[in-house]
Amino acid sequence: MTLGTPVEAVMDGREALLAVGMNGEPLPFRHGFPVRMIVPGLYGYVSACKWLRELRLTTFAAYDAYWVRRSWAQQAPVKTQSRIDTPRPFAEVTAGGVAVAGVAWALHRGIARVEVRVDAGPWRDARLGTADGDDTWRQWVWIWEAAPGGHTLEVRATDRTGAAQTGDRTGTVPDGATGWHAVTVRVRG
Ligand SMILES: Nc1nc2c(c(=O)[nH]1)N[C@H]1C(S)=C(S)[C@@H](COP(=O)(O)O)O[C@H]1N2
Ligand SMILES: [Mo]
Repeated sequence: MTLGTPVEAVMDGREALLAVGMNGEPLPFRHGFPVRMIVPGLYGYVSACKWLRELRLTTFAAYDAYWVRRSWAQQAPVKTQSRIDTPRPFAEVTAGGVAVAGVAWALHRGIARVEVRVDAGPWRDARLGTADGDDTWRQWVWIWEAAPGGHTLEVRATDRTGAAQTGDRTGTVPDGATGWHAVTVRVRG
């Protein structure tokens, strides 16, 4: 396994780590014991080598990256994304105030805004949780006055550069999926 990380990302002052612990304990084996890399803002296959053995200063052209040979982009910053964690897909909820909530991330840029809409109606601002910095996920919540019937909830995030998460849907290859997360639920009267 080889993976390539841009030197600029490691050196620009963000909290790039060689991690030996997690949650106050030695790094679990499946997360890379005894030592792994973690560079905020880049997908795992360009930044998070587990069971680290060797670091080599080279160029993107001059090394053989496992996933790049398998159609993935050579460099891949994490895209601005958001997701609905509650209610769950196809959940049954009771009419009235329903907390719609989840997380959003725009690693190293920061989340400026999260919006939710119901049945492709107007976007409504969600309330954001406290930011723990720009390199962590941001919790959000929006209270929905749910009317009986079937409804589809969608979420989108905007990062602090002003760029909104695109609604265009793409798959994960070559450099991360895009699109808005949607959850369909049933509201009991
Ligand atoms: N040695 C090694 N490191 C690796 C990988 C791998 O296959 N081998 N996968 C990478 C990818 S794509 C991800 S998403 C993370 C997943 O590990 P985590 O859940 O501990 O972050 O490990 C990264 N580091
Ligand atoms: Mo990954």
